Amino acid sequence: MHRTTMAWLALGSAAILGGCGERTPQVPGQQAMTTGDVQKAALASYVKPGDLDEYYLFYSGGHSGQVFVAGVPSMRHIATIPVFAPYPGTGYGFDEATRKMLGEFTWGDVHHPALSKTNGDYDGRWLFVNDNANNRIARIDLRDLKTKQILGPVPNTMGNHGSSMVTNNSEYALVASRFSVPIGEKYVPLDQYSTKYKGAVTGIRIDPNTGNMSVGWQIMTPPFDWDLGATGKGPSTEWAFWTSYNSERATGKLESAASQRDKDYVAVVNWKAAEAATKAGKTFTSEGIPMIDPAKVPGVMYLLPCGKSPHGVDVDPSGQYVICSGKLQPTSTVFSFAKILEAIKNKDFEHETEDGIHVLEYDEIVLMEVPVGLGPLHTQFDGKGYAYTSLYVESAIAKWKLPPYEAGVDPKSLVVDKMPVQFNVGHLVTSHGDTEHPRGDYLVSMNKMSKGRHLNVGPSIPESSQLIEINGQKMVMTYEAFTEPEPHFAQLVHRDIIKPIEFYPKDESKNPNAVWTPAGAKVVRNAARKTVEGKVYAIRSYFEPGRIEVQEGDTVILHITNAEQQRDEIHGFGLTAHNLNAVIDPGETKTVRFVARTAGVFPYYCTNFCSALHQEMQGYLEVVPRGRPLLAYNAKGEMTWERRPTPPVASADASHGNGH
Ligand code: RUQ
Ligand code: CUA
Repeated sequence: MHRTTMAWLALGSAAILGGCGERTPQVPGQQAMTTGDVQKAALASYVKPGDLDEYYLFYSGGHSGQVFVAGVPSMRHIATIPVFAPYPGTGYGFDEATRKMLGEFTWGDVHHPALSKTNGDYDGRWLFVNDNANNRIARIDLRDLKTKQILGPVPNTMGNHGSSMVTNNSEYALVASRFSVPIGEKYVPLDQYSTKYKGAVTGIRIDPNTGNMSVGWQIMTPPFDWDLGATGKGPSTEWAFWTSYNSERATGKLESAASQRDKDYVAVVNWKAAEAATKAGKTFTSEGIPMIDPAKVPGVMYLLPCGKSPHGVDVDPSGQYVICSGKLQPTSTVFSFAKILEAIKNKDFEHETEDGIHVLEYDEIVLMEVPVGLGPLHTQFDGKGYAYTSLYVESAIAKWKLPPYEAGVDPKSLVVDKMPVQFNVGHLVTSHGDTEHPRGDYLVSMNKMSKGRHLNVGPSIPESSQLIEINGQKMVMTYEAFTEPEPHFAQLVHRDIIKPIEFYPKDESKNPNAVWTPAGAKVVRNAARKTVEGKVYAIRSYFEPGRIEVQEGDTVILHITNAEQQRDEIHGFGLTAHNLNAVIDPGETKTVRFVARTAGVFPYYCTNFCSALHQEMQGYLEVVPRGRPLLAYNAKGEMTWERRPTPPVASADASHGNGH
């Protein structure tokens, strides 16, 4: 292992395990608080029952494939939004629409959620999240907090890590590949990695009205491992930035081989220029995608050197400064965007890579190397002139001053505060931290280890998230919460920005299979095709029909409408012994499909507690053995049964009571 790496890792574990250094307090989390401080902190995070939190925290669930929603400052978990993995709690992945959306995959690795923006501020419309594992990107609609689209796998891209970075007016969600693969050929032996393997930066176009994503263009890059990205703001709006590691182009023993060089690169990409080059046809095609070779299209991509294996890159709220942190170097480097433009204009290039990409002269563009501490990863902002950088090795958050700086300023003096966290912080997020107008009140530290700061739950323990107030000069830790694996990044957005609906209005339903009265329910069997298709009506507290007859071997398609028009009146459709649970929100219609393989009688029932008569909300699927006649169908193949009368007003059901 590289000497310096070793030293830092050793230092880090001493601080973590020993817990006796100056910086890490003996009893983790107790930052020498007086009783008064403790009371203040308790009140600061206390949201009394019935009161609302001020912020939504949308945080990635890592390899659980989900997104979690919590309230801030209480840190209470409010909801789970399944994205890349089935989730029976909301029936996600069981109905046809979501099953198709998931495709062959039953997991994903969510790293970086990004809210849609208008004029550089969160607009509360969509949340985009990446899948590092299967090269996909998903869109969650914030109208109902549900996943509406999964795009991908994105061609020519392996390991969609540097994503999803949303531009200032949500023109694009930008994506960069973590792993490089041969481009133009399916297979090239790994020993030709440094020349034949390529990475890619992808512009995923976002439809301004619907949010629908499509692949716009790609830029072919050298085979570096692109890590984290950031989009520009203000003067840098048309640009985006990605850190890389492994500019050594190594393929084995990366833990040392990829840390040989003193500096790796940050990609500086002009996405507007990439868009224009695509329109002008300056592309070649790979896997059906127009691809730009930046060596042949000047102005699209440059590289700037940044200290040792940089991880995070972030753009300050003014868009003037690009901050990049080398995880194997105890500084955060501040680049001036104006100087980057100058250097490009003046052709101040240090050299050109063997792939023909210009590397900017470091000294021409760097403003400051701020000695923030050990293992700096990610940076967020408060909108009051300060940056906050997570220190993985040191297990702390550093608060430091952004430019402008006075000439000759002591870099050490720029670090104005430090807060120990428990432990090994990865990402951190501040309120509206990725916008041009951060709110500067809260910061959440997302720590990779919690090392037993909770009731013992065995060897696999949750991650910890710590809430820190950043209103004053000094940071104050007020609360600690725990989550399922594994939060990476998050978005912290004021509750006024998010305006979800309460139910799906009947008038807006466009589903041709929706039924709004018991009279509308219908089951038809096509004997020749051995298919039964039904429209099922669900309301407190029954399914119509309450009995469905099919033949063994039939394919069964059921469209189930929850006819409620009241918030929280949810019905489930669980079919025993068939691995099936649809959960249907008020006013929603969902389609399920299965093959009735086994003869027998299989009860179906409502899986979501909906009323005092919820238990009674059940029915029977009769699967008649092959060769035995079906009894419920008329000559036209329509199932007949004794229907319930149409209720006068669905929601005026006295049985609701306190059944919830
Ligand atoms: S990464 S802990 Cu996947 Cu966002 Cu930095
Ligand atoms: Cu419907 Cu329980």
